[in-house]
Amino acid sequence: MDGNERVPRWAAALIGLVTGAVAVGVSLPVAGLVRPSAFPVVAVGDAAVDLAPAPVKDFAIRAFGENDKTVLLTGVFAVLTVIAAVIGLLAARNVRYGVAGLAAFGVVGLLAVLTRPGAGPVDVVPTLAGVGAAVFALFLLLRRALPGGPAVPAAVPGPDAGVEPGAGPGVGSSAGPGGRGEAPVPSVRRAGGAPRAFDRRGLLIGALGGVAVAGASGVIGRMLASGAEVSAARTALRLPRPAVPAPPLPAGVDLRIGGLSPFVTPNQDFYRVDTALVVPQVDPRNWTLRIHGMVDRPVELTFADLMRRPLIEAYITLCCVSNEVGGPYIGNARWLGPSLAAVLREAGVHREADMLLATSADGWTSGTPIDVVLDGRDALLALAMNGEALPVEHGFPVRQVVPGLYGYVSAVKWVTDIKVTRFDRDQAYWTSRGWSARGPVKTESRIDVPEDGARVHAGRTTIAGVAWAQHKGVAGVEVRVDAGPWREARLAAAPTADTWRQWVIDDWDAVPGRHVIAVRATDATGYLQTAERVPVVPDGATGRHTVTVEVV
Ligand SMILES: Nc1nc2c(c(=O)[nH]1)N[C@H]1C(S)=C(S)[C@@H](COP(=O)(O)O)O[C@H]1N2
Ligand SMILES: [Mo]
Repeated sequence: MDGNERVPRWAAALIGLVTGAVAVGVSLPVAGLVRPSAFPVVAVGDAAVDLAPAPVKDFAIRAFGENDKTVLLTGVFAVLTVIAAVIGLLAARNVRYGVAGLAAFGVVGLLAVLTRPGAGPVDVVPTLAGVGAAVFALFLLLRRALPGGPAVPAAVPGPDAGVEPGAGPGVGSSAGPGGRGEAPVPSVRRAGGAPRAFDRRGLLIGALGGVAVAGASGVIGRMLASGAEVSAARTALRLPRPAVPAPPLPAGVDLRIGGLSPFVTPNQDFYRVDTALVVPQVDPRNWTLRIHGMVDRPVELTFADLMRRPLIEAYITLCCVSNEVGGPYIGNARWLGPSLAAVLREAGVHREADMLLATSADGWTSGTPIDVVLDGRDALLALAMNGEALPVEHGFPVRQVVPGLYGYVSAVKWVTDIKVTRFDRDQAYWTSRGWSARGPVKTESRIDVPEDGARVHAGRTTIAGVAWAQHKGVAGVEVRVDAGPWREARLAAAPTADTWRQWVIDDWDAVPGRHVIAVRATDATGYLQTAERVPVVPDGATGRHTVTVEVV
C-alpha cells in the first residue's frame, strides 16, 4: 500500500471517473450490436421505472411524462459518477477494492439487464464488455499514475501477477509512453522497493486516452443505436391508399382561432407518453405481429401482410389517462391501418375471451376490452399518422389505436404480440400498478383561449377550447364566467364522434377585474361532465377546467 498513498485523491477520483466512462462507453456500441435495451445504464433506469415501490409510485406514475425520462437518466448518470469516483479512491488504496467495486457495479447492471422483458443470455455481453474494459483501464491508469515495476500489483497481496495486465497494450510503454519527449520522474522506474512517485503527467495522458476510447466508442454506439436504418426504412415507405378513406372534413371543423388547438394535431406537436427511456427502433422488414392465445387459428403477420390488407383511414382523438383536467396529453390525428377487429375475426376469437394483452417491442403491455374492439368502431393496427408512416416515437412501424379508450389500455406502440386472453387471467403494465383495468375515456373539456393567468383587454373577448367524448360525441359545451349563468358555446363541426370538437364564445364582454372562466361539456348520451374533482389515478381525472384572467 505504501507507494499508492502517493496517488493524490483528485487523481484517484479521476482514475475512477475515466474507468467509469470507459465502462459506459464500451458497453454502448456492444449493446448497439446485441440489443439496445441491453445497455446497462438504460436497463438500470428502466428497472427503476418498473420497480418503483409504493411511495415512489406516484412519482413513477408521473414518469408517464417525458421530462421525467431525462431526469431519471440524469439521476442514473449522477449516481454512476459518484460511484465511479469512489471506486477510483478505493482502487488507489488497494486495487482489489477497485476491482470489487467494478464487479459490484457489473452485477447491478447484469441484474437490471436480465430482468428486462424478453431478455436473453446474450444481453449480458454489453455489461461484461464494459466491466472488462473498465478493469483493464483501471490497471492501466494506476500503472501510469505510479510507474515502475510492481507499483500497482504490489498493492494486491497474493496472486496478483495473474491479474496484472502487464502484457496488455500500452502498459509496457509506460516506461516511455508513446512518443513522449521526456521521461517521467526517472527515479520511479526501478522496481524492487525504490520509491515510486506519482506521475501526474503520465496519468493525465492515460486519462486522456481513456476519455478518447470512451468517447469514440460512445459515438460509435450512438451511431449503431441511432436507428438510422429504421428511419431510412420509414422514409422509404410508400403508404397504400385507404380502402375506406376518412370522410372529408366538414367545413368549419377548425375555427382557426389563435391559441386554440388545431383540429388536427401536427405529428411534431403530438404529446408523447411511454415508459421507454430509449425509443425502440423496430425495422419493418423484421417486424411481425403474433396473434395467439384464445383463438382458433393463431397467426403471425408481417408488415407486408398488413400493408396488403384493406386500410381504414380515420380521425381519432387519443388521450392519456394521466392527463390532469386542462392538461396537454391529448391530440387528434388521421390514422391509417387495417381493422384490428377483422384480423381478430380471422384468427377466431373464443367466446370466453374478453381481453387483448398486447405487448410492445420493449415489453410494455396494454389490456384492451375485446367487446370494445369488436363493436364496429375504427379500432386500428395503425401504420400511419397524418399522412406519413408512424413517427418512430409514436410506435413505428405499427401501433394500436382504439377510439374511446385511454392510451394505456389501447394505444400500444411498437406492438409485436397480441395475446387473446381474459381480464381475470392476465394483467397489463399499468393495471398491475394500481390503474383500472378498463379505461373508457371520460367526457371532458378544456379552455385554450384565453390562457390561465392571461391579461386581457376589456371589451369583446373570445373564449375557445376543445371538448371530447370519444365514440359518444360532444353534444354541447357551456361556459360560465364567475358566478354568472352557463352560456351555450358554438360548436365547431366534427367528422365523427371519435374526435374532439372545438368550441367558441366570441362575444364575452370582459369588464375590468379578475375573472374565473369555467367550461363543461355534455356528450351525445346526455351525460353532463361532472364537477366532481377526482385525481388521474385510477381511471382518469374529472372536474371542470377553469382559467383565471385579469381584465384590464
Ligand atoms: N409501447 C408502449 N406503448 C404505449 C405506452 C408505453 O408506455 N409503451 N404508453 C401508452 C400511453 S399511457 C399512452 S397515453 C399512449 C400515448 O401515445 P403517444 O405517445 O403516441 O401520444 O401510448 C400508449 N402506448
Ligand atoms: Mo397514457
